[in-house]
Amino acid sequence: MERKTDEVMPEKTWRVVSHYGIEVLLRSAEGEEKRAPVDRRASLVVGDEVVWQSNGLQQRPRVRALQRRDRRGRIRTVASNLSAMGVVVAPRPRTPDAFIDRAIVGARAVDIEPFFVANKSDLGDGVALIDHLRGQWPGVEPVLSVSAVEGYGLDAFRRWLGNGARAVFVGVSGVGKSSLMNALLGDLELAVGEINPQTELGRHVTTNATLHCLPEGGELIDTPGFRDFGPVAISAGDLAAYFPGFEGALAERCHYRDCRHRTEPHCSVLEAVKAGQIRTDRHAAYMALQDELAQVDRERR
Ligand SMILES: Nc1nc2c(ncn2[C@@H]2O[C@H](COP(=O)(O)OP(=O)(O)OP(=O)(O)O)[C@@H](O)[C@H]2O)c(=O)[nH]1
Ligand SMILES: [Mg+2]
Repeated sequence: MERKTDEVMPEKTWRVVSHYGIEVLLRSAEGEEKRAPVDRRASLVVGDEVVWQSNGLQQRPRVRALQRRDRRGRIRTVASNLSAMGVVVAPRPRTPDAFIDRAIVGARAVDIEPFFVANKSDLGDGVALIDHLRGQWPGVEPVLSVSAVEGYGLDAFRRWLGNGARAVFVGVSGVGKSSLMNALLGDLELAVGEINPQTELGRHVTTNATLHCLPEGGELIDTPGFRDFGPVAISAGDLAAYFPGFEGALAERCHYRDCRHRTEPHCSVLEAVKAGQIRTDRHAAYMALQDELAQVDRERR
């Protein structure tokens, strides 16, 4: 059928799949790729959708962007248009529990589903790590046990991602995020680096985020390792709704609607702590993070 001349062609949408500072790599839904120059100050991140217009690239509205506050208090957008966030951990280097709490809270606050990827299962202490994850964050599912080096668990990972998720990997340097991407994709050659044998810390090998499509379905974003995951746009009063482990207790109502779950009478969270359903160290971690957010709230005023 002949197209009417006044019919408006839908604009083609491109996704940012890599960002090189002065240039981005874009990919269309059909798999076509092209590079485009961008202003250094342009705020595009991997995962963003753009359209070409006569005056340059125009960004489509961004949803479900994962953000973090770095140690200098600057807000960083990790990636956007996400459905899931895989927290990659390993027996070595260890990941601080506070990092994991902050990552989970940051994701849940913008409707991104967190899950765990326990890498390096070939190292002897993989089982202890999984027990720790399940004990500390029982509501975070799935916990996928994998080994990038031995190929263990990769099929289960592909099956899980194949439901159409766009997931970002986050984790401290050296846990094997890029190694996992390489193992899952076969033809990828992302740089990986040995961890320091003395400190057991990674060497910050990956320097920019990149998005990759898996042949079995789903998309995965590799990111540079970072340790600071200060929550963004979550007030101290909202924290409990996102804090991992409080879900069951919050299903019961507290006496006060604006209960902060610290010392208030008839508080469902404190009752769950007393009954042993929430561990005291988890409640202490909640209060520490709440103090930090209250400080940010005060500075913002
Ligand atoms: N034993 C073992 N070592 C692994 C595994 N996966 C990765 N490694 C090693 O861990 C080290 C760090 O791997 P990378 O993939 O560079 O880690 P990364 O998380 O991408 O690190 P950054 O890019 O610095 O954030 C390398 O020496 C890898 O060979 C694994 O499954 N088992
Ligand atoms: Mg890497």
